[in-house]
Parts: sequence; C-alpha cells; structure tokens
Amino acid sequence: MSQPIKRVVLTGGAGQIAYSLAFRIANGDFLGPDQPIALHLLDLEISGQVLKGLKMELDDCVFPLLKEIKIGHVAEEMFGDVHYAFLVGAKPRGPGMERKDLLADNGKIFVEQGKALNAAASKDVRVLVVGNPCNTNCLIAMHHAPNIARNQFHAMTRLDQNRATFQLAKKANVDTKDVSHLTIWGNHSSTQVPDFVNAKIKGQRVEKVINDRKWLENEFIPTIQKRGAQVIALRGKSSAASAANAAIGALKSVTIATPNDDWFSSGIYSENNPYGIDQDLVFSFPCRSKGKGDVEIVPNLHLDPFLRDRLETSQKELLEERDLVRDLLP
Ligand code: NAX
Repeated sequence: MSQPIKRVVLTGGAGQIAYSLAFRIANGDFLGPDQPIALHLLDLEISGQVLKGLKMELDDCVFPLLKEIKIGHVAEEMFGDVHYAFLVGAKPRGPGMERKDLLADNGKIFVEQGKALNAAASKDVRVLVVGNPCNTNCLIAMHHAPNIARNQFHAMTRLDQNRATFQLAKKANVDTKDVSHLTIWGNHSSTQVPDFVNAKIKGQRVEKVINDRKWLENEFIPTIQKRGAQVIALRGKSSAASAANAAIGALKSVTIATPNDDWFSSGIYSENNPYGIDQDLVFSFPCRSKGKGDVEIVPNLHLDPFLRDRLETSQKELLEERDLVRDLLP
C-alpha cells in the first residue's frame, strides 16, 4: 500500500554535498524503499541554472520513489509543508575572512531559515543543520522558530562519529559494526571530543581492547579533529559524499528506535542536560531515539578528568560563538 508523500528539503541544493545527498534521498536511502518522496531544493537565486540541471539529472534517474521535485530560492516556498529539512547551504569561509565574520554572515542565513521553517514547515518537521558553524547556526535557527519544538533541531556531528568509528575499528582490526556507543561531545570543530572512554568494541570498553591510552589521547582524538582539514588538503574540496552519507545516518537515527542499548551523537539543545553544560547551547551529546523523532540524552556516562577538561574547552568555544552572534538571537 502506497504511503502519503513525505516532503524533504535540502538547502545548498547547488552545492557539492547536495549533489550526493539529493540522489541518495531520492533513491530511498533515507526514508526506506516504501516511502514516496517530494524533494525541495533551495539555493541562492544566482544558482538557479545549477538547480535546473540537478533537477534534470534527478528526473533522468527515474527513481521510483521520487514523485515531485521543487526548485527555488525563496526559503518560505521551499520549506512549505516539509517533514524533514537538511540545512546544508552556507557561505564558505573566504580569504582573509575572520571566524566572527563567517559566524555573522552564516548566522543571518539561519535567522531567515528559522523564521521560514516556523512559518511554512510541517509542525513535526525534523531539522538537521549541516552548514557550518553548524552548532551555532542550529541554535540561531531554533530560536527563530518558536512554533517548532527545540528538540526537533539537530546539528550534525555524525560525520565525526563515523570517522571515529572507522579509526577505532582499524586500530583494533575489527569490523566497523563492532564499534558502538560512540559519542562526539561538544562542537563540530577542532575542539570536538571523540569519547573513547565510553565507546565499546565488541561490547567491551575500548581501552580494554586497545590497550594504549597514549594512542587514544594523542593520535586518535587529533586524527578525528583534523580529518576534515586533511580531506580538504588532499581533495582540494571539503568532504562531500561522506558528509551526505552522515547526514542521512544522522536524521535516520532520529526517526528510528535506537537499537539495543546503543546511542548516537547529535548536536541538540542543551536545556536540562545532565552533564552540567550551559543550558542554552547546541552541544553534541550521546542520544537515543524511541523511534518517533524525539531524542533523549543518555545520562550517567562516566567522564574522566581528561574528557571533562576537553569538554570544558569545547563548551568555552561554543559560548564564545554564542557571544559573537548575540545580536542575532531574539
Ligand atoms: P558548497 O559551497 O559546495 O555549497 C553550498 C551551497 O549553499 C552553495 O550552492 C551556495 O550557493 C548555497 N547557499 C549559500 N547561502 C545560501 C542560502 N542562504 N540559502 C540556500 N543556499 C545557500 O558547500 P558544501 O561542500 O556543500 O558544504 C555545505 C556546508 O556544509 C558548509 O558550510 C560546510 O562547512 C558544511 N559541512 C559540514 C559538515 C558537518 O559535519 N557538519 C561536514 C561537511 C561540510 O564541511
């Protein structure tokens, strides 16, 4: 039996992540093989031709699930009745641009998009912010969307989680599926904290399997923190297909029940968090979903002094980012 259509919007539709993400979503990789989809692609007016070309390619793939494609540059139109929003579009950091300039420029985009989501999206929309700095952009968007519950907003740290999973599996010489309970704490930036203390390999503590705390502290963590920069150095462009893959994994984890006693990482609103983090940030925590699109923070994880210290650094960076965009927050 055919299900009602689900509307999915992708911003930054003319960009490189979208060029992978749009096809994966249209193929059913996000919502499964039985879910008909309408894909809305938003980008700047100047990218109109690129969006038209992308639509032609999507048409030519004859994806059975893809029932409708909308393209455009007006956020409120493209956000109309959407159930899922991948907010990928953002301005890249230009030459000579300070971090605060990037925050201010991209922050403004997320003020507008928060308002447009509030006005036009389905009230049960689930939002994933990918465009950087994604935690603070997500904070701005949710503050401008008072009719949408804050726990419906996420900032993407899934790519970092996937990168960490790969590195642990490689070191322990196991399959990636044997790595579980992996948290990326904090900001999606070089201060992020990949948590090897609570992660497990084949159900055992990582440190029991990889008996090398020095490697975990001094090689594993920096490798994950710098992985994005390494990809840029080699490819000349930032991660795109792996980012699209992570975006699908991130929102999928929100919508399906988290298996067993595992968890996943997501940047979510920090209000009432059990780890003593400031109450008005988007911070990446260990999360669990019951399968209805609402996630809870997994409580009571042990944070040793090393991790706690790193968490403080990442929190400090997020507080500084928030200060820099204070005038964009209502
Ligand atoms: P691209 O520069 O290829 O594409 C960005 C697109 O966004 C462009 O087509 C641009 O016209 C569009 N855009 C800009 N302002 C817009 C607006 N107001 N409304 C709609 N569209 C707008 O970048 P891409 O490689 O696709 O990366 C997109 C974003 O993802 C960047 O901010 C990037 O830093 C971020 N990333 C985040 C990651 C994460 O893990 N959270 C990892 C990958 C990626 O680096």
